[in-house]
Amino acid sequence: MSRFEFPRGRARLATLAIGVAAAALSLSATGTAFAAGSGGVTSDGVIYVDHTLYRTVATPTDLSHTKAPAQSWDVLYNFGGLQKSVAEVAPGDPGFNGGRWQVHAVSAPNGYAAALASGDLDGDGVLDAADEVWAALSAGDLVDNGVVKQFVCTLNRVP
Ligand SMILES: [Ca+2]
Repeated sequence: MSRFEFPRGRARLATLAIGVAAAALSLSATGTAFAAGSGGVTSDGVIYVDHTLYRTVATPTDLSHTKAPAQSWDVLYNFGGLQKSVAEVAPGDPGFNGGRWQVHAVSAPNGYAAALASGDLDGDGVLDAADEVWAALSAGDLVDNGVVKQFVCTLNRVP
C-alpha cells in the first residue's frame, strides 16, 4: 500500500465535487434564462407562430426530466428578452404535438440588429416566424444554445 493512495483518493473526490458544482450551476443558469420577463412562457406569455401572436394557456407543466423522444416535441425559440419567443407550429398545424414544447435558447452573437437583418424576411421589425428564425440561424446571426426546458402548454390565438 503506497502512502500516496490517500491523496489520490482525495483528488478524485475533489474532481467529482467540481463536476457536481458545474452541473448545479448550469441548471440554475437554465432556470434564470427561462424566468418571467426573459421572453419565455409566462401566464401572460405571448408567442409568435407564423407571423401570428398566440397566448399560452394555463400553467405550463414542466417535463424537463422526462425522457420523451425528440420527435414528440415542437420547438420553441426563446430569445432571452431580445423579443418574444417563436414557435415552429401552432394548434391545428400538421405535425403539432399537442403543446409539448422543447424550448431552445437562442442568442444573437452579432447583435439583435444583425439577426433582424438576416432573418426578418417580411421586414416588420421582428423575427415572428420559424422560417425567419431559421434564416438568422443559418446566417450565423442567431445561435441555438440548445434545449433549456420541455413543458406542456396549450396556445390560443390572440384575438
Ligand atoms: Ca418578421
